[in-house]
Amino acid sequence: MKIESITLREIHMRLKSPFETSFGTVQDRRIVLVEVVTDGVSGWGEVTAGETPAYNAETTDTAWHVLADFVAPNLVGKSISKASDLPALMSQIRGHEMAKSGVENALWDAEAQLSGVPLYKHLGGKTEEIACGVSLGIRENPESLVKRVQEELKSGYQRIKLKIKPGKDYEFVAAVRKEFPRIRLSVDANSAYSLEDAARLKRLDEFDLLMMEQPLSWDDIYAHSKLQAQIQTAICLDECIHNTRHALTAIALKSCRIINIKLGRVSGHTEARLMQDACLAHGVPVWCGGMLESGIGRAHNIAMSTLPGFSLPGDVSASQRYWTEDIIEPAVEVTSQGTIHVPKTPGLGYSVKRELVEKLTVRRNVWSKGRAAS
Ligand code: OSB
Ligand code: MG
Repeated sequence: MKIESITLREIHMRLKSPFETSFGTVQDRRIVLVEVVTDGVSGWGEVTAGETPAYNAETTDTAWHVLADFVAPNLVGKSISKASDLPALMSQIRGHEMAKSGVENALWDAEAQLSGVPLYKHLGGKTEEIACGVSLGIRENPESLVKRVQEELKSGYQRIKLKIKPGKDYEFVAAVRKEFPRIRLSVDANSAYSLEDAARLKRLDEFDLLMMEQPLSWDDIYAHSKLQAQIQTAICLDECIHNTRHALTAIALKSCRIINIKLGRVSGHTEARLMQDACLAHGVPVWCGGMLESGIGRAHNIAMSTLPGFSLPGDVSASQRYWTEDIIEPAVEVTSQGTIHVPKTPGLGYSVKRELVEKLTVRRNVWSKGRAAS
């Protein structure tokens, strides 16, 4: 595959409603899209960095900088034999996983199209229907949270995840658990606690949670092993895990019993495949996390979720939960059983609404060698 051109676009999209986590609130998304043209085919990827470096170290602007100044100029004009060779070509760049993931995933989409197969099959996925859960932002009070949960359950979602932070935890989870004694329920703290909070976190054991996601520091795998030894609830690591080495470290230290895989955080499909495979070999269930993606990132998440290690419902939900109008068609829809049917056309399986993307674009840069890029 000859990389003929790489186009970066920053688009602005407004979420239907603000999303609050322990690290802040977001409504206006600034998303970097990557379009790679190879052998005459366009592949699309999404950079899942946030607007601020509060979830991890990357932001929309750091990703743009790394892609524009280091990745795109170095890759354009190169020939590679397969998409999974790309990480080696970017190995000089430390970190910046989300930036790199945008390009790598675009190439996976292109490669699947060139092979005439849907991306999920190209990745080695087996299922044609994936299980979906939702992630609910922090709310003003427990009553409004219970109402939200009710609505999501009505739509069919198979697992509810509640964002928590100190002061907005026990009472909120208690209220939801009381109203819905049997649902699959989990919490996500996004690194808002420390080991000194162990007793407080242990109180959540009484709610029979499926998991507690990333309670402690974003980079502290060891501290999570100390906490996991003190609580019954399974810890799931998110922020801490950037590659398969991290996953194996966490498993060896018994820092968690479940791992959330986000394509951006682990630098793309190549590493995500390796990680889910390693977790499967160790009997550690994984699931697909979300980063409030546009349809392009969402479509990649759907394809990844079909891999055999993904045995728990992911944070992959319908386009219309986030966006008035998504940038792909058809929009991602969820069945009344809380599942998504994986598309079977070549590549991502959804088409990019180019006109809409153009309308939402606030900056753009093209690198090309060979065929002229539009
Ligand atoms: O920790 O999973 C997280 C959104 C932004 C940053 C971090 C997280 C999240 C979510 C939302 O939980 C998941 C989604 O896209 O629905
Ligand atoms: Mg999380």
